[in-house]
Amino acid sequence: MKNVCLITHIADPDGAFPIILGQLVFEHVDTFSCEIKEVDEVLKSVLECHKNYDTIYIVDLNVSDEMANTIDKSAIFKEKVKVFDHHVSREYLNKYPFIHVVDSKDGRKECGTTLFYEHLRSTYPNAYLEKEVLKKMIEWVREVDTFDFLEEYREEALQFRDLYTIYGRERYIEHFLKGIREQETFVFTETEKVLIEVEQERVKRYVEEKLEHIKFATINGIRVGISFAEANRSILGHTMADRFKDKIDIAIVINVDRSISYRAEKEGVDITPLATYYGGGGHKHAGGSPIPYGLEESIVEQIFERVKWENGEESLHECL
Ligand SMILES: [Mn+2]
Repeated sequence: MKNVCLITHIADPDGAFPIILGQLVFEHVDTFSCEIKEVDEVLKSVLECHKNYDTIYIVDLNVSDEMANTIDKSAIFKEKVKVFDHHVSREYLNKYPFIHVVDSKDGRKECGTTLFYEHLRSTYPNAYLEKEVLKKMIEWVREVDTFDFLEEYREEALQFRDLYTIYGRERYIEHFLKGIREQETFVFTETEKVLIEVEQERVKRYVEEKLEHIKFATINGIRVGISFAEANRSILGHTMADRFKDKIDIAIVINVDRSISYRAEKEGVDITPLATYYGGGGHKHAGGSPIPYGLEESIVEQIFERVKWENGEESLHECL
């Protein structure tokens, strides 16, 4: 059976679900979770041990043009690496045969999970992949990730999304992997229903609190609202863009630890030029860019005097 490596991210269910799919299909999957800015580096070290793997998947993330070019020049790498991504700002990478960036198909928005699912389904037919319980979960992940809701699923899709926060990534993967293997249909348990209600109330409070402290500005003439938040950034951004639609065009949420999110709601507004200018990308109404190198240090230096930094970078990981 194949040995597979899967590189994806920790941000949301669209990064977690490919791991579930990989485990349903393959006997052995090594997973690496990273931020978009780390993909090249992680892939580089995975390629150093490429003999361990038959296929190296990258899902819901992408490589740089430079990295893609390196892969393209090697017959072995080109055969092993497969990228499934749905971020329009990376569509230009489709010039490489091993990169598949699809934003939508037949008027339906795609996400990393749906693209990877269709690939697995057609390449490695497997009874689990045909189960209704799995198909429903994948649809919910897609809707929440793309905001392309079918009205009949909307509420359940959002509740299912909340279970990701409630369970935490590891338990979510473990729990639903088991559920897909053992169950035919999906039902929210009574405990889950209560937990979801509590979680939704908590998120609502968090978002309202953040909305009270927005900074309004223009960036290169674009009217923006800026908030600092570490959690629930997508819903915060969408709510901000919607509530202040007369005042701003783009909602920006900064997580100093991780990345910057951009959200828009209005027709005719496209966040990708701004996100791309700052080294990121995404879709028309949702995207992100990395935190500038050294930001945390400069914040500390703004607050404190005579700061002396200790060096010592750790390597990301070693060959398994
Ligand atoms: Mn996604």
